[in-house]
Amino acid sequence: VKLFYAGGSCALASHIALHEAGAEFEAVKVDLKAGEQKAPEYLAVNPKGRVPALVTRRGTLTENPAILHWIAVAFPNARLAPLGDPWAMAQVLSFNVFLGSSVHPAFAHLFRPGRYAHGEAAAEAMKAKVPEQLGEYFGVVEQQLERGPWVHGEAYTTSDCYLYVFARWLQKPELGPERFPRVRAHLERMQERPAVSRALEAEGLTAL
Ligand SMILES: N[C@@H](CCC(=O)N[C@@H](CS)C(=O)NCC(=O)O)C(=O)O
Repeated sequence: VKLFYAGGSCALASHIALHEAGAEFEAVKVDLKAGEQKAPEYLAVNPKGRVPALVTRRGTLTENPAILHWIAVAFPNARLAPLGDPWAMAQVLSFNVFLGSSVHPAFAHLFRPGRYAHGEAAAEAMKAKVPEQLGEYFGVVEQQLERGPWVHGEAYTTSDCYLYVFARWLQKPELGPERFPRVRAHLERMQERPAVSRALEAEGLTAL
């Protein structure tokens, strides 16, 4: 298995999950700032020009929720999802798709406004709205964490790996992270896990 990632990007979720699973894998860095994701060599791996991409014996998998699902199912001993309980599995998927389809694009309006509109004025207008939109989304997450200690209660799942990425991104004063104390506590809980430390070290990141 080979994981294509960029330091601190959303691929960190899959990176953590692979460590949690005890998988043997190679991590290959893609330099997004240098534009390597748009180079023909990488587009041959993932025509979407994004990370993560996970190369397996069966082929290449993209999209965090799908990669996380595959890791959980392919490494059942790691118990990264409630395998065998269709309802609980769907809840894990539901949370992960929410992160991938709502939370992640909200941050993208801040980090990559050029993806959504042309011009500086449009970019500034979009950026200004981000804290409010994140407030709505992380409000839902904060409520979900009420049951704790993990996203789905007592059992640690891939949702925890994935939430960690966006909890890190949220830790900028201008985004108002203090509005979400349970998200902060979750981030700190995650940073006590050896798999998280290993993934952070491999990506050259520090705990926040
Ligand atoms: N829906 C994809 C999103 C992947 C994505 O947008 N990755 C970002 C890093 S967080 C990326 O590769 N950006 C490079 C670019 O936009 O050129 C997923 O969840 O895997």
